[in-house]
Amino acid sequence: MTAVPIPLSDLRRRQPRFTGISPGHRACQGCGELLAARLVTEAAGPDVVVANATGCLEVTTTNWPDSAWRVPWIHSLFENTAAVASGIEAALKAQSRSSKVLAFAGDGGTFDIGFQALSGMIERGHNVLYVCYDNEAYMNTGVQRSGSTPVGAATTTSPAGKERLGKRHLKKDILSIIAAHYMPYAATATVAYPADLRHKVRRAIEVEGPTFLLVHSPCPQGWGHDGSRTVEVARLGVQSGLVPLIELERGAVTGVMPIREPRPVADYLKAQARFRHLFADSAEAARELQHLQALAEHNIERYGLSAPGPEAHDSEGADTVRRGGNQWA
Ligand SMILES: Cc1ncc(C[n+]2csc(CCOP(=O)(O)OP(=O)(O)O)c2C)c(N)n1
Ligand code: SF4
Ligand SMILES: [Mg+2]
Repeated sequence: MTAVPIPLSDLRRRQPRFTGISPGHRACQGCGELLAARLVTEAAGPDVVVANATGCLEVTTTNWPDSAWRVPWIHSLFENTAAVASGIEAALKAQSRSSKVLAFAGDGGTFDIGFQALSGMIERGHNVLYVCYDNEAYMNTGVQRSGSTPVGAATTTSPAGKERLGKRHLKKDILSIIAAHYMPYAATATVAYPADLRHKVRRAIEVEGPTFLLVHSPCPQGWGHDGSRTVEVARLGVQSGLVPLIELERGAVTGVMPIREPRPVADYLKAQARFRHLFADSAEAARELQHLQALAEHNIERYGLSAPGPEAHDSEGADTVRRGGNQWA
């Protein structure tokens, strides 16, 4: 039998132990964003070019004269990461080179400031995987609320006090907006399920065209939990229904991670100081808790997340990382 030759670029992408970010960066202990970026670059392999918006990921990995990056990497502004990535992709195409272009940005750089460039990149059909590291606030400048911050969360610009209980506005449903572009592939993922995350990155890399990945990435500093509990907090987000893990092809939902036993949203919220005020003994706090529970139940219903029985790839399945005990069991 004649062996089918594997293209060199594919061979490079299949390297199992490659990591695009080296240890020695300056992120906080237990930073979900850095863990997510490590998992994403591990799955994407070395044959990539990264355009990175400003934010914690960039600032903690590129303190001159050092760099933690092991792949070609370029700084971009908050507002134009997707435009920079589009330009790199066009240039590589003109040179007949096959390296995959990755665009990395936080939620501030994606939901709010860089959205126009992202929408244009998708609409023009650039062959770029755009990854949003979603820690639900502008963390690098001191925890300001973004369009991704959940309702009820306290940040420095949505404080909890007499006038209000944290953020008054709903988290923007970015995936529905992305879905409206009818692009080849988009998905949500989290650092709590690394195999699921890697699988989604590999799928996106294989697609010729624009792809989008939203990675829920807890921030111990801004969320107010111990760094050792990052993965556990992320798991509770999924298990409560507040963070649905789904896949979309051409705008339609084609895959979900089922939830075997939905946890009360309160379990997820209690683990984070940014929601502490919601457990005060007041009617307003109780109402806000009910509101968040209703949002989670809406997700479970909307995406059909309830598992009929144990499944290998449900939220209690094999693809789990358990660290830091389980004080909320
Ligand atoms: C146009 C512009 N406005 C503001 C800033 C200042 N700034 C730098 S990083 C950052 C926060 C980034 O938030 P996000 O995109 O969510 O990334 P995170 O730091 O949370 O990872 C801000 C406001 C900037 N660099 N450029
Ligand atoms: S502030 Fe949050 S996102 Fe930034 S490095 Fe620290 S843990 Fe990571
Ligand atoms: Mg952020």
